[in-house]
Amino acid sequence: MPITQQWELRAEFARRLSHMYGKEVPAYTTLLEVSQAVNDTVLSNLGASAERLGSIARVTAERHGAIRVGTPQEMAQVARVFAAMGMYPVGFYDLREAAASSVPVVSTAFRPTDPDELARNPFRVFTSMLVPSDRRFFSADLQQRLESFLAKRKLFTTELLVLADRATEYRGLNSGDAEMFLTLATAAFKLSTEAVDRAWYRELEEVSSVAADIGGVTSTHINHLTPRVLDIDDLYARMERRRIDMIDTIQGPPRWAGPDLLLRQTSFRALAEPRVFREADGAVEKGSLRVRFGEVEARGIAATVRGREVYDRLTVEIEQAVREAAATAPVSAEVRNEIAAELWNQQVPATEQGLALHDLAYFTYRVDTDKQRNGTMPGRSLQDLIDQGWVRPEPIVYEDFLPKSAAGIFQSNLTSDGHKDTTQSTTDIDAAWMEGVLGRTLHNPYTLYDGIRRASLDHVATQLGIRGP
Ligand code: OOG
Ligand code: NI
Repeated sequence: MPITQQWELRAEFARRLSHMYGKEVPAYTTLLEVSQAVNDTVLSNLGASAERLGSIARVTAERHGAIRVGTPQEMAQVARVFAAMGMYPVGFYDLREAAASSVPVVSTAFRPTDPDELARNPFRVFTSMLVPSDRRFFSADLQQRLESFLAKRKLFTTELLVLADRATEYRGLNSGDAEMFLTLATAAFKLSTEAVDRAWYRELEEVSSVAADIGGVTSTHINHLTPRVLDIDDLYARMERRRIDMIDTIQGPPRWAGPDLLLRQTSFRALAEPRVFREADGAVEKGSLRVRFGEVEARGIAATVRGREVYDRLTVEIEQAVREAAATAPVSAEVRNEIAAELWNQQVPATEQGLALHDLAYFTYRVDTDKQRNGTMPGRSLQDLIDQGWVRPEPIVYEDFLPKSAAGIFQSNLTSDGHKDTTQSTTDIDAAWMEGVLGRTLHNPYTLYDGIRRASLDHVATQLGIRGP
């Protein structure tokens, strides 16, 4: 019997979610059209170099999703469903800390970790989990009611979880099981038509609209699905021309003299979607909620720990410079980018070689087969190998997220400011705790990128017959 492999399940799941979300949120379909037009333009302007950070086939199919769950048990089940598709938890993001106001969640992202698997289909899902025990957000009484509400719901059917475990064990499913698995997995993230308890939803919304979106209903749903574009500035301009209400900025690094680094994201504001409410007197009424939005992103080169430190430091400097500029005149998105780009251009080498030599970004290395040896021997340091033209760097794409941008994306789409009592202390929830919840390795993104770089350097050393670099 032909077996549907895990990557095929992943690719098909991403396609089905995209189809479902497009029907639920028509503006998403517009976003896909505009993204496609942007990518076509970049490809025809730049030719092969447009594919430096991934083939156009990969980029066109590439999406990330965002989902939100309520309990450790739900998180552990999500991990089983994604493991079936070769998606594993990478990174820990504490969004309770990343923003001034209320986002009472901690998150990870499920994604493929192996370069070949990423090339087949890089689908990733940013997954957030509510923290009802955090006293800055929830009183003891509300925590207790919230936890008992969540304990009663069931997001994933037993049949789905059994099929998921089977896919993990056999590294795929036969075609009948695959179809059933995909149907159930997709349905688990469909927006429910069930009536929302108005009073309960409102009570949670006072703490945070994210808390209400997660804990105010008995099901979960895909929050957004994000296509990848090769020129996010162009996309932003085109969306504005279509009069789609975008958030004010593009999050992440600015447009600058050098190559795209890390991740640049922007979104259009949450749309009012029809939902049904149950009122205190039991009456069922039509209403709407604004929780789901459209996001788009441009992916750049993965930054090393050093590169990330530079990014974080520059982010602070940019905020400072923008504040100073704003004291005299309003700062438009354009001016903001100019301020940021100037700082970047001054402080960061603007070429792939420079980023590689200063260990600011991750690359794999390939022996340059055109190099004339002329009797010379390759040096042993990476610097020598690059300078003398023995090897060429190839960028490694950033596959993860940025907590500040994520918080900014959450933030810009909140319908209320919510309430956070900063006099209360936080609960002790960290990556190790999350790993325990998941019951499997929580990968460190840097370790993964390092491993890919290391493997290529070992290969180079063998090919050149040297020890090192
Ligand atoms: C997740 C927000 C974060 C991103 O791309 O940084 C995110 C959410 O809204 O649930 O998706
Ligand atoms: Ni997102």
